[in-house]
Amino acid sequence: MMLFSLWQFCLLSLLLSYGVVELQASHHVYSNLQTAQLTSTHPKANDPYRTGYHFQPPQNWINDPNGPLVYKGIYHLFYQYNPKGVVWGNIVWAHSTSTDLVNWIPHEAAIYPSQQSDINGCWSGSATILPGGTPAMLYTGINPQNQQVQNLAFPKNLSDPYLREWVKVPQNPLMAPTQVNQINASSFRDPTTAWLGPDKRWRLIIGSKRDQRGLAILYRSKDFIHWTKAKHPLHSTNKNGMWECPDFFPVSKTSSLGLDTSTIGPTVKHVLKLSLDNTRKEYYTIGTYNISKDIYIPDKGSVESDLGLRYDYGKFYASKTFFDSSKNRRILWGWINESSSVNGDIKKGWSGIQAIPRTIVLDKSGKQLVQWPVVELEKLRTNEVKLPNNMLKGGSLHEVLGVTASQADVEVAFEMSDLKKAEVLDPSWTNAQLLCSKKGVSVKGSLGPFGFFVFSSKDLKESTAVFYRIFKSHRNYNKYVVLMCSDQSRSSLNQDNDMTTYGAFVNVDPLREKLTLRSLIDHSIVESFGGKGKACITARVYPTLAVGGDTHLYAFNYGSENVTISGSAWSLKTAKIN
Ligand code: DQQ
Repeated sequence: MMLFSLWQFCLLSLLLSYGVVELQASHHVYSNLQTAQLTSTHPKANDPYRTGYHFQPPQNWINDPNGPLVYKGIYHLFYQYNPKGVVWGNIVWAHSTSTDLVNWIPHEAAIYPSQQSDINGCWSGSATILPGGTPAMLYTGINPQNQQVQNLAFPKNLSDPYLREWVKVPQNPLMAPTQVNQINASSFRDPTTAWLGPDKRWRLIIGSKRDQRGLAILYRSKDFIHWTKAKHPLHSTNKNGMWECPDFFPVSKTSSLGLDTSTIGPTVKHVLKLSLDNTRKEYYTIGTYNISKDIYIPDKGSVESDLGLRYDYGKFYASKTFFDSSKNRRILWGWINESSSVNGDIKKGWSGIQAIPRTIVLDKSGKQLVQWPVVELEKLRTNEVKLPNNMLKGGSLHEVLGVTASQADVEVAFEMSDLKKAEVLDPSWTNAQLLCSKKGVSVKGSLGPFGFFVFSSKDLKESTAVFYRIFKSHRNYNKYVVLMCSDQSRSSLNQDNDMTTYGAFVNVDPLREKLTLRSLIDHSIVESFGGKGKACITARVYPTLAVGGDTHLYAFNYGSENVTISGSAWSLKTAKIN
């Protein structure tokens, strides 16, 4: 024990003498697997889990979407990528482009370790379109001391719409932890898109923490090269740990069009999204940005905790939005991390995908955001199967025939004839995810569970259930609470997978509006949009029986009360991706 402590002491002194800090990136580090070369060719022709229309490279590990932008009519997606293995490591910015956000072509890595300020890694960052249209890319570099610093790169050739080559500015790093600024050198990363104030100064925030206080450190600059740290953060919250991949942007109170990141004014609210390293969950708040004081104040009740709002209540992390000036919309990208084991990833030869890009707008209530898959995805729809006003009797199950159940898009509305029969919500049931686990699909109720079994084997031995339950509020029996669940507990006979059940309350009044559900089903992912996009749940599943042509899709109602369903299901064509 003594010996060990002495050894530890020596190592620490050695590290300190070189000023090297511990590398912290929130991802598991499997040093032995980081450069494991894959033995067979990838993608494997018979891999049942590779997606047909979600973004993924042919092989290897991917994580955060980086610097999404549109330039000369071409969409660019950069992303964290390990060129050498299926676990996190050797991180570079891989790069693909698209003209429609559906089909993608790959390019060489755009940003990779090449100078002192990023020699140990090129981590996440964001694009800013400068006046005149030049994209500027700010990203976190890991220096030889493993400190996190912020760097800038510009396209080498602005007449290349594919922006294939990037040049790093000689002044890098532009922002770095020092003894004076007291920034935590292992928790200082992921610069946002910058915004320009009326005083002609640029601003951006960088994720950080002090002890367990999450911080959005604010910097300002007149020329985009020289950045000064502001005395106070844009926002901070006690006790929720490191804030990764912050995103800060305006949304319109009066229109569903997206806004450039520098927009301010009376018709605008601001959104701050944080990815919490401690829990791997993202939260967003809606609030007011006071530009004269340079602080952001979330609206009352808008909090970064389980009592607050999430873009997605399933797997969805390190997300980032960008303003699509070609179509005046704001688009959200998110990394969908794995539910398969590392061994499973080695077998597949890949890990991680990106969610379908979603347009994001402020709901009419002003109290939450609403998301919807980009409209371009609909061009993949084929072989529509209509579900015309069918009665789903209490206890019934109907197979949806005529669609490719492993690669489909389902969009329906449910109507209930008698809401009064809904069960009363126990006031202690405040956590939707726990409630969905407690009342999984096999627990029968009165109004619900009803919804879809996706990725089902014929005999339902394997199935993922996406469904609703409706409760009466215990405070007022004329008010209803809508619970949306994605129950993965029977999704696979292979118990190595994470089969956590997810849940969300959906802010819909079933007395006044139809309750809608859209699910994008793609081999090993189901992205579900409840209440026209008010609540989203994404799940990764790895069935063993319900694969390829053996996948079935069922509509069901296991509640005692009848429900009417109407809508359509489509097979989706395969997109050309990388
Ligand atoms: N992933 C990046 C970091 C970021 C984290 C490293 C979030 O920049 O904080 O790959 O997933």
